[in-house]
Amino acid sequence: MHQAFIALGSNLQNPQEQIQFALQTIANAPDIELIKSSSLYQTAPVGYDDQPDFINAVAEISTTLPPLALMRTLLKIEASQGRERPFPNAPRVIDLDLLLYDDVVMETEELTLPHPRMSGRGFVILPLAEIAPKITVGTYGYADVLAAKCDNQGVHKL
Ligand code: PH2
Ligand code: MG
Ligand code: MG
Repeated sequence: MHQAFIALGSNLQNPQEQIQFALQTIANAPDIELIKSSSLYQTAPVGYDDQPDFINAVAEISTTLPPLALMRTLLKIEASQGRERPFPNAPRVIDLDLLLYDDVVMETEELTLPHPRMSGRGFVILPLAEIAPKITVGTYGYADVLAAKCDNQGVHKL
């Protein structure tokens, strides 16, 4: 079994329900066991400002799937909830990003691990630190130490 962490985000069509629905789908997936999920967080948009606040969360899973198969499973779950990609950082019904997979470090066109933009993003690091404070984020160190540097980003636990 492998340990992985997934970031969930939504800011369209009842975001809280979209996140809960995705968590249920992940929990019901045949090759995935949902171990833990964080609280929901209301977060200010990063990267493209002219859109509603997001709801974000992080989940810990256990899986037999290798990284790419896991990522493709997440993309299928996004598609099943009607995810569209009109432009980078656009509003979305659901985004499921693979953050960490064991201690795997990889960089391919399809998948980079750890997730390349996670270390400075409060909307990822604060929920991650809630459920796994001593998880190591690549070369960046512990989640709880990173979280302490992520204040003032408009991230509020619900
Ligand atoms: N996701 C992005 C870009 N910006 N901002 C917030 N608050 N939450 C997100 O999930 C998010 C974002 C790219 O996927
Ligand atoms: Mg994302
Ligand atoms: Mg994504």
